[in-house]
Amino acid sequence: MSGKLQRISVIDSHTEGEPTRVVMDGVPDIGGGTMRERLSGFVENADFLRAALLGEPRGFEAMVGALLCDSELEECECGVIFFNNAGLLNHCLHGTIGLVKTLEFIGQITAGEHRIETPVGIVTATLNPEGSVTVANVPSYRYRKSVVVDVPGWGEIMGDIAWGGNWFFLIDGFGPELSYDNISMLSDFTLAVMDALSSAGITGENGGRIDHVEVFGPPPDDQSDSRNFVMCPGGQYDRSPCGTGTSAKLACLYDAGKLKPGSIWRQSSILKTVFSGRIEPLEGNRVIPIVTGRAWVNSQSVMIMDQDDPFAFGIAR
Ligand code: PYC
Repeated sequence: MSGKLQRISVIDSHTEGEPTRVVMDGVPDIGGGTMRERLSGFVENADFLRAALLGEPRGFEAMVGALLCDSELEECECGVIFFNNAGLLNHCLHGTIGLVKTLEFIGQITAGEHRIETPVGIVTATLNPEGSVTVANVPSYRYRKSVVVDVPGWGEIMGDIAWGGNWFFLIDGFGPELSYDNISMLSDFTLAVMDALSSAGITGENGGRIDHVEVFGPPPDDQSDSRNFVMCPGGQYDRSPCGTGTSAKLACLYDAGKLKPGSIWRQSSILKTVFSGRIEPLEGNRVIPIVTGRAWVNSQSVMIMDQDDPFAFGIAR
């Protein structure tokens, strides 16, 4: 071997098809404070992880990274900062499920309730005895309903804007048919919607960027109530039903009077994998979404950055 080597340990999993790469150690100091406060330290000192760990030649663009952190909050098992090919994510629920299974894999936790600090708040994750994970998410709500945006090449598209830990534009009844064969067309459509929202200055509350677009269609079978296709920032679609997207959907259904406390909503992904969800009502139209899914650890590795390797930190785009 040549040159100076930097090593970073990771554990990979997938949650209902969507990959998560948890960064265990080997990362520069990003400072202390809340997870929200540490985001600037991540951008300054650890942003290279995105290309190095998620990009080629080591990773692939659909991977979501999760930097495991200590939390300064007494009640929290740990903290986590999520990132993808395009930048930092506010939150990621499939990644939270993957993180919980990773902590179980390394022997840090067993079945039961565990609080995890994310940049948008504390979530309570329950590792269930049979292996699934249930996450009580951050408060979620529908912000605006029936918003119309003119999408070049697609015409006027109507959707709701909702918060589920990320900002979503939720579309039902417009766009290509939801089938696996249509992924390329669904990607074009949802990316065009995202661009059109941004050009029209349509945002979440307080100017929050809508960086996820979610399209709904009929369930593919009797295992779910609906199928979705979710486009994430960075141009990759979610292989899982998207946990923050399912949370946004649950909030919209509740606000529309279509989901009562105690009822279960089963959300299928484009791959036909399913998250099941329910809500606990808060004040007004806010809810705590409670989402259950499965994840499997599928790799544990040490990434090696050799200073003589021209692509040690990924192939710059
Ligand atoms: O499951 O919340 C989620 C998520 C966000 C982006 C990718 N997955």
